[in-house]
Amino acid sequence: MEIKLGNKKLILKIGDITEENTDAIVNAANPTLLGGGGVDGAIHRKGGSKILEECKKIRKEQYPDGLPFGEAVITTGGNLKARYVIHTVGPICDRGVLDTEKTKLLSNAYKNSLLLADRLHLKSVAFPSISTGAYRCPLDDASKVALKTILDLLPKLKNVETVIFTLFTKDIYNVYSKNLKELIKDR
Ligand code: AR6
Repeated sequence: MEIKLGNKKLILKIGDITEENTDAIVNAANPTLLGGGGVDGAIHRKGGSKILEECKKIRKEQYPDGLPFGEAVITTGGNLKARYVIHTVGPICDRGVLDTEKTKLLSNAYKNSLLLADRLHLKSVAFPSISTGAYRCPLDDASKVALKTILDLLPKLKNVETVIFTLFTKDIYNVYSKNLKELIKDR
């Protein structure tokens, strides 16, 4: 599914984000920035050791206590098709609930990733469905936050033209496309 927002584009697709050839792909990381499972593990495996080296440097120089929830940093894409990886950390939904505070952190993860891409003059960015795997946030609510944040911010940006949600399964894609249709109906 693809929608136009003025001269900008928002695309939903099913796929493996490590195969995207956008300027940047976004990693659903954890505060250590040292890798993990899920999409994080896949990105580090395919992207190679350069990404981890830069993550370690960022930890040492900028974030000795770890990357705070909702913040974003950028590294090389290493061996990936994407030139850069933007690492962000979404909230952990312990009891499977996306409360007000976690909604804000999730929105910030998308917002800060996209603002960083825009500051670096990147044109295309691919996102996974942040916090809806190991971090257990409810997919329906989290997808609405993700989509709303991008719909609000993308038209205001100078450089980013295309945002893609690269969703891992058909089920995840179906939830996102249902909610995107709802959200654009109200606009
Ligand atoms: N391409 C696109 N989406 C993917 C891929 C892929 N290759 N692999 C998994 N997903 P998760 P989180 C989807 O758990 O919930 C890690 O251990 C997956 O189906 O990767 O933010 C980190 O180190 C789900 O829809 O991220 C953290 O500790 C979505 O990506 C923690 O998990 C997010 O699932 C972060 O948890």
